[in-house]
Amino acid sequence: MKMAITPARRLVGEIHVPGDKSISHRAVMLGSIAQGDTYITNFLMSDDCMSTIRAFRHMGVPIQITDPDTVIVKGRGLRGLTPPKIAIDAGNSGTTARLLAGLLSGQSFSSTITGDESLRRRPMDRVITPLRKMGAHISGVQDKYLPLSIKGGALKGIDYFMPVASAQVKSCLMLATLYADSPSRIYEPAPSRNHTELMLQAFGGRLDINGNEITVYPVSQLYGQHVDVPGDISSAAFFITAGLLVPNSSIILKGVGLNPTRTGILEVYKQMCGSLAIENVSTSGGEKRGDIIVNASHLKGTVIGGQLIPRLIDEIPVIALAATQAEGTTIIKDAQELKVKESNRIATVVDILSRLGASIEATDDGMVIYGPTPLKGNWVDSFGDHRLAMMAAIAGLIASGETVINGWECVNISFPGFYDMLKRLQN
Ligand code: SPQ
Repeated sequence: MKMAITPARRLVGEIHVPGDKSISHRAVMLGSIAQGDTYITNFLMSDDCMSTIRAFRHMGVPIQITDPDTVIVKGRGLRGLTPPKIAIDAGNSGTTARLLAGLLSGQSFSSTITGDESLRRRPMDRVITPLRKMGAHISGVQDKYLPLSIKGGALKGIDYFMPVASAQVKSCLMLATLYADSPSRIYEPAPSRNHTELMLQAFGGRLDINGNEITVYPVSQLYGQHVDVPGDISSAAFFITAGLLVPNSSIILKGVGLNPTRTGILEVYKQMCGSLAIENVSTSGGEKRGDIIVNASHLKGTVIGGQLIPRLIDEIPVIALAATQAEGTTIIKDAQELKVKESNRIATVVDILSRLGASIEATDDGMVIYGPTPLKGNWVDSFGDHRLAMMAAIAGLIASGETVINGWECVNISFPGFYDMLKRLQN
């Protein structure tokens, strides 16, 4: 499907972006293995999160969708999942595949996890290696790719230094450890999103956190909770960027998740002289949220790297777009992880923004962007990557002429309703 975007004069209004994808996945997973019901409000009803719901339905968990964004998970208890009769299809969702690999390694049955063409190209050795150290019987294509075959069983805790900062690897090992006979100690090279830590504690799990070291303890039971999912800052990122770039814009984004492990983009935009303010801050289930007020701004180039990268990894495509309009050079470094996302986001971001007239170069660990450069509408491909399709749409608002995005449907992976929201701000 194609989408055509034309320039916007200004964007004004108040919006609620949909619920956080990472938190929605985790609420279904923990709810399924908890005792009692878990009520999830403001759940992200997107393709990726539906893959997680389907996976647990295949393992005997009754999951009801009661209104557009409320989900009730009838938890089966820690050892209550039943063997899936077919391979679990994680679709396009890396989070579903990698977290499930940990959880399934602790079950008393065998299972298979597969995914779509893009997910079958993404590395799974990052979870296979440590799960094997825990005693799991797990194998993949070339020991690296989906489908994964897992013969669940007895696990032991491990001490593990993660070679890359990855919330998915960390969460996979935490879920496996719930079923182990001893605790695991996991060390991260830099802090990655900590939603699993916060939610596991709310569900009755036991953790010790000491800087970048997490000790997770096996449990005998978890208990169902009410999880009210904050708005997804990774989805908000597109509107924050649009508000900064489209002249005379002023947007209020209500109830956006402000977990400090996710707010790198706000720090970067402030460093780039973006006009951003936060109001009405509150905390629920350990997750901070608040309203973000954005006004159009003249941005300045900056350097983004080091420990900041995991705190804004999914926002880099849209930050790169913002950098094309900033005065001076922006350098994004230490971001090799971009190469193993839904697409190689170093190559694909550079491809799309170059086609629109940006001055941008790929490097081995990121990109260099020279700004400001006027953008010119063109035909671009989404590469089946939702974050790129939405980045291209925001670029289309400030490019001259028409920007046509091929493969638009992938937006549903994380943000159904994105286009309607964008249109509403233009009226
Ligand atoms: O779930 P998936 O496909 O990996 O989604 C992405 C995204 O852009 O939506 C990455 F491509 O987000 C990841 C994120 O990059 C979601 C995630 C999580 O929920 O734990 C963690 C990050 O990945 P990683 O590799 O750092 O653990």
